[in-house]
Amino acid sequence: MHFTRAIVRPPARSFAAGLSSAAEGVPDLDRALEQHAAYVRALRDCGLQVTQLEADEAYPDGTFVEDTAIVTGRGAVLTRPGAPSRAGEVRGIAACLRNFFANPMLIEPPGTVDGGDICEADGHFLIGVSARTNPAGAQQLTEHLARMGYTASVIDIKANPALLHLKSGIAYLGEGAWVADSAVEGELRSQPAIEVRDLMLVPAVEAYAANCVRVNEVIFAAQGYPQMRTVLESRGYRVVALEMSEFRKMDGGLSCLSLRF
Ligand code: CIR
Repeated sequence: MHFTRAIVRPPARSFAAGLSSAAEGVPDLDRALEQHAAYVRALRDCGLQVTQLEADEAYPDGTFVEDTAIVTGRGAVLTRPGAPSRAGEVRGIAACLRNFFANPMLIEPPGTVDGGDICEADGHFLIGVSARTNPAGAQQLTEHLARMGYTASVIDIKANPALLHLKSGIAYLGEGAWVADSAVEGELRSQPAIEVRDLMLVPAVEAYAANCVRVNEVIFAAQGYPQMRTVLESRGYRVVALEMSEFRKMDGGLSCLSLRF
């Protein structure tokens, strides 16, 4: 999919109070803001028009905008994030998305969905059932996607606590090429609707680098994961390496910092 727009939200002053299981210390807000600004510049360099929402102190995890909506070429779905502290983040995203999509669909209770659990591959959506996305949410999302003419299937990642979201462990790069953590490789290969032409297995020591994103002609990848970078470059991809250290401390990856469409 060719992207022309992105929505982002810089980290708020309350950023360090967000949810985290990473024992990597307290994030430095100034550094996080610099890293976020570099991310926005990289999106603009790819030709995207970037809408920046205002940081909101009430939502320390609000910079991870990807979790609040599923945006497709045919419509948008506002999620109901699985972490109660993040529920209110959807309101601001909804107001912004309505500028681009007439009637975003909704995930209703008891369903919960985090956008980080959703991975699109050429019109088929993999939905991770996780500690954040529950089966009811996955079912509702499947129905919404079907109304837009898309197919979906579920991958249960609850047995892999190292993966916060499905996209913590896989990325689709287009043309049948996947990046995957060994924990989800088998599940991915067993999906009848998915064609795996090339699977780049993420080295265990670089597991965080599984969360990379194709943005038009380039791959955004986390800086500091040389093995993964070499693998990507060996396939001919142009890699834009972005420093993510402060977001990693809060369990966040590259994909979650933007909604792209
Ligand atoms: C959270 O636990 O919800 C945030 N601290 C991190 C969310 C990261 N989102 C993502 O990878 N899609």
